[in-house]
Order: sequence, then structure tokens, then C-alpha cells
Amino acid sequence: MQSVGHSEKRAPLRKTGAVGLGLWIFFGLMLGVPSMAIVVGLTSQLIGNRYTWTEMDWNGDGRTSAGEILASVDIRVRSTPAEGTTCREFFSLKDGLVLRRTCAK
Ligand SMILES: [Ca+2]
Repeated sequence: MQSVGHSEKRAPLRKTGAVGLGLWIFFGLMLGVPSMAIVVGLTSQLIGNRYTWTEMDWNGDGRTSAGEILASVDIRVRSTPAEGTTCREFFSLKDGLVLRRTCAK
């Protein structure tokens, strides 16, 4: 009987399980965090905040980001009279500091 050499070929090890899980987590975060921010923002709008989507542009860069929507949960608005007009003050719930004040002209 002739001895046959051990020439078994093995497929390279693949870490499909770990990579697949990582991709799922990555895409889940990419889709889940903005979606959550939008849901939280809309919910806070419905519950009691009375400001518009563009007013949530807290840093004034011209667009409302998901982070700004999340930040809006801790920001409220109140009307204050000022020199014959009414102003809207956006203030932080944690310390009461006014973040922005807009007055009608
Ligand atoms: Ca912004």
C-alpha cells in the first residue's frame, strides 16, 4: 500500500461572524442614533417645546444636526416683554441660562 502524503488544503480562516456583527453594530448605530434623535426631537416638540426645526440650530451654522435635536430636550422657550415688543428666550433647563433671545421688530 502506498502512503499518501498529507496534502489537505484548508480554506483560510474567516472571521465572518465577528466582522458581520461589527458591521451590524456600525450600521445600527449609523441609522439608529439619528433616528433616535429625530424621534426624541419630535416627541419633545409635541410634549411642550414651542420652537421650530430651524430654531433648534443652536450653533447657528444653518442646519439642524441630530445632536442639536437631542440638546433641544433640555432647552425651553419663554416669552418675555421688552420695550414695546415680545421676545422669545431659549433657556437651558439645567441652569436656567438664556442661550438665545429673539425679539420681534
Ligand atoms: Ca447647527
